[in-house]
Formats: sequence, C-alpha cells, structure tokens
Amino acid sequence: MKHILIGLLICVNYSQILAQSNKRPNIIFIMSDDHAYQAISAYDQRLISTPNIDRIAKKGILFTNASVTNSICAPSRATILTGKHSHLNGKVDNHFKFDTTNITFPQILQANGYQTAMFGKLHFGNSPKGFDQFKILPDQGNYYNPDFITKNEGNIKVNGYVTDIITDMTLDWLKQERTPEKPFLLMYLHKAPHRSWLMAERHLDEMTQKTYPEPKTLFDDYSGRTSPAKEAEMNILTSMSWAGDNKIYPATMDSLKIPEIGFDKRRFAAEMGRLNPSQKANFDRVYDRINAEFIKAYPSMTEQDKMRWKFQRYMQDYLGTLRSVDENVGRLLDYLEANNLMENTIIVYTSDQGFYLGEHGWFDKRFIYDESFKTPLMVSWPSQIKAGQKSDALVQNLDFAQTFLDAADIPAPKDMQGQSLIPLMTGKSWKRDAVYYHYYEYPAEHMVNRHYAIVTKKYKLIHYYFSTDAWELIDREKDPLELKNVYNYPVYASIRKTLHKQLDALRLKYKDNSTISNGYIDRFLNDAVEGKV
Ligand code: SGN
Ligand code: CA
Repeated sequence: MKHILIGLLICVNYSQILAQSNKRPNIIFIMSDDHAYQAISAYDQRLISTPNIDRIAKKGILFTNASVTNSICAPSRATILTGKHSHLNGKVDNHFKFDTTNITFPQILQANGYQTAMFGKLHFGNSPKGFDQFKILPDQGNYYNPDFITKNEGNIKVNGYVTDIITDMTLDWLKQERTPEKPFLLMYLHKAPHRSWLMAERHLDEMTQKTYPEPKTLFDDYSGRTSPAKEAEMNILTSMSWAGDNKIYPATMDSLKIPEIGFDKRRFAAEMGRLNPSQKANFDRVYDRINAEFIKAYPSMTEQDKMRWKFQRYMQDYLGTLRSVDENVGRLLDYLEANNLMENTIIVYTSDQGFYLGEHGWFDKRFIYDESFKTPLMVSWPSQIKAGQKSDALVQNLDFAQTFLDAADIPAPKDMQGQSLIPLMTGKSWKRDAVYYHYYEYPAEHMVNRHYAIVTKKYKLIHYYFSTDAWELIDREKDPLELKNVYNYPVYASIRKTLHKQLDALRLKYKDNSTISNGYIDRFLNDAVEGKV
C-alpha cells in the first residue's frame, strides 16, 4: 500500500513537472539603445561593472559574435520584429514610418494565446501592433520628464528619469496586469544609453569624476581603408559637440571663442529646458564644476588634448546612463526571482546595435566595423539552457523572431529569414558560416556611406556604393582592430574570389538584388516627393 502511494505521488509529481516543462515559456526581451558590448562587464571589464546585466549571462549563454543586419535603430527593431532583412520589411533607415502591413512575431504570439506588452523606445513613427498594452516614447524620447504614447491613456508626461520610469511601468504591468494563466511576451526597451547621454541625478557626482582608458585607435587617421571611414562625421574631436554632447555651457563656448559643431547650443538648451528646478540645480552644480575646470585648461590644450578631454567627458556621460540601466535590470531580475518567474522565462539582454566608444576616434554606429556591427547578446532560460555558456556562433538580430516562435512551439512564417537559436542554446546542432549586412542611411546625419557586406568568422568583404564604389577586405584574425584593407593584396586573391562568390550567394538567398540604389528608398523618396508619406 505504502509503495502504491509513493508510486502515485511520484506519478503526480512527475506529471506536474512534465506539465510545467511543457508549458510555453514567458519571454522578456530587454533591449537598450546603443549599448556597446565594451560597456558590459560580462564582455569587457575595462570601462564599467554591470553586475545585474551580467547575471543573465551567468544564468545562461553569452554570445560573443552576435551582430545586426543594419546598424541603426529603427531598422534593427524592424528586423527583430519581422525576422526579415531591411530590404524586405521596408524599414531601411530611421526616416520613414514602419510598414505595419508586415507580420511581426508579437502579433503571432498574441494570436496564439500570449499576453503581450511593450514599454520604452520603439522609434517606428507609429504604434506597435500585436500588443495588449504599450507605453512607448515618441520618436527618440527624452531622458527627463519624458512623454509617452500609451495604448489606453492617450499621451502622458511622467516626471522623473526615463530609465527608472520604463522599469516602473514594466514592474507595474507584471504586478497588476499580468494574467498568470497565460504565457507572456514583455518587451522592456530602454532609451539609454542613447545620445545625448544624460545620466540619473544620483550618479552625477560619482560618474563625472572618473577617468577611463583610451582605445588603441582613438587617433586613427583612416589611412589604409577606402574613403568612407575618413568622410564619416562621427569623429569625437571634430563632430561631437561641445555643449550638446559634452555639456560645456554656450556662455563658456562664447567666452573661449569655440565655434559650434552642428546645432550644439540649441541641443543643450533643449535638454536643459526639460529639467524641473530641483533637477536643474543638481545638473548646474556638476556642470559648473566641469565648466570652471575646462575654462582653466582650454587655452593650453593641443588638438590631441581636446580629443582626450572630449573622450573622457563622453565616457563619463555615456557610462553614467548605464549605471541606472544596470540598477533597473537588477530590479526586474529581483522581482522575477522573488516571484518564481525565472525558471520558465526566456530573458534576453541585447542592444539595437553596438556603438563606438572612441574606437577609430568615433562615437555613433552605422559602420560594419566590429564595435557597431556586433551587439551584446545574452540569454537565460534556466529550465532549458545550461548556465555559464559562451558561444562564438554567427547569430544575428534577424534570428529573434524565429527563436521566440520556436520556443512557443508555433511554426514561423515561411518568409522569415532567420534561424531559431533554440537548438544552438540547448546544445543541439546549429550551423551558419556567414552573415549578411546592408546599411542604407546616406546621405544623412554622420554621413556613413551605404554599404553591404558578407562577414565570416575570418573575413569581412565590404562594398561601399552610392557616393563611391569601393571594396574592402578585412582579415579579422590578423587585423582585429580593422585598420587595413587587403582587398588588392595578391596573397588574398583567392580568398577574395571565394568571398565574392559567397556574397553573391547570400544576396540571392536573402533576396537582396538592390545594387546601386535601393528599391525601397527610391520608392519612399518618390512617395515623399508626391506627398504620400
Ligand atoms: C539622433 C542622434 C544621432 C544618432 C541618431 C540615430 N543625434 O539623430 O547621433 O545617430 O539619433 O540614432 S542627436 O543630436 O539628436 O542626439 S538611433 O539610435 O535612433 O538610430
Ligand atoms: Ca540605437
């Protein structure tokens, strides 16, 4: 009798466990805006410690070769949601609205019984489809006292700091709106650390007094590559603005006769104009000190000193915004842990692309050189993915849609172009030899020429077109800093030939037959001329 009872108990427990493990997982997609992997301690400890973000990697898998298909905000988000390259989903650049006739994975999850919510930055120019709840920033959004477009409350303004607010909204939804019987998809999307890098008041004193190591290529002169690297307008010395970015007062600029870079003074005034009196007093206190020190130092500064000074101010502010991202990710993880929501939840931490933190003398992104082409990616799912893994597989933001549908056991539409990462993360076979990249936003801010490329673990073959017609071949193993174009070196002749063939095949596979100009861009430009957009 006793044995039968124990047997029954085991059976009940076993079937409960089975039911639990067969339950479709929750999905929490955490994405920051412009978060460089160099600024996550799970990847690199030189700049900042991010203990909370690192918790996700420790519990799951850290990808060291994750990349985007087009290194810019809205196109990356469109690729994530549609599982398609930019030329097929139509969101080739930041300028035009997302085409909402695209089918996105949240729509599919919602139609299959998932509860769905999105909080933070989307940057599509329209509201997302497929969400039971959303509160999104209009366009780029603001760091202080931001406005939100909401699904149920119209447009609202919330006092406080954007990273804290987006997290409050996310936690409130989990606590008050979640239906426990349903699996959920939660997209938790930070504005930070996007330009113009305003940190939370609580980090100002500490973060504006630190000094950071310079990257090896801070003084890159762009020789050794074709013309686009030199022509881009994202050099810290020549394109980062004194007031708008480095928070030198317009009056200080006037007194030192420093010319404006871009809409320097106007951008500074717009940011400061959003602060309430107590926020402003905190910023003034810190900026007064920075300006007083700068006024003393500036007259004897060489051009190199100016570059160094700007780099330090850039790092202080950029990394300052990440302190609160890390704290707030910690708040979310603490809540999930305390409420037994970790085991069967897929948690992703990523960015819409990487970012240059002084490498090649740059800030911003767009180029295919590693720091902006690659993006941070870590995934935990304790019930299915072994903890503490590292993978150098060539995964992309293109893969998320199919990964999430696969995890929920829903067949993906045939025209999605990625590959589920579930087999890879659970130790089964997974293969990809090369990825495809295509950047379009030119002519535009930062002036990064259009280019497409094939990237393997060993090489990058890049075609810059539109304002120039130039090929680059980068040997990733021999030249990790990506300073030398070896396209015309005779020893690379056969590698070049093979890569050309592979690139042609990839363009065919992904159906990208745009050559000199892009069909979608031209269509949109024509529409714009005719007043249709
Ligand atoms: C703004 C920034 C740019 C940045 C784009 C795109 N300028 O225009 O530096 O490249 O956003 O960023 S700013 O003067 O307005 O700060 S993205 O992340 O949305 O693609
Ligand atoms: Ca971005």
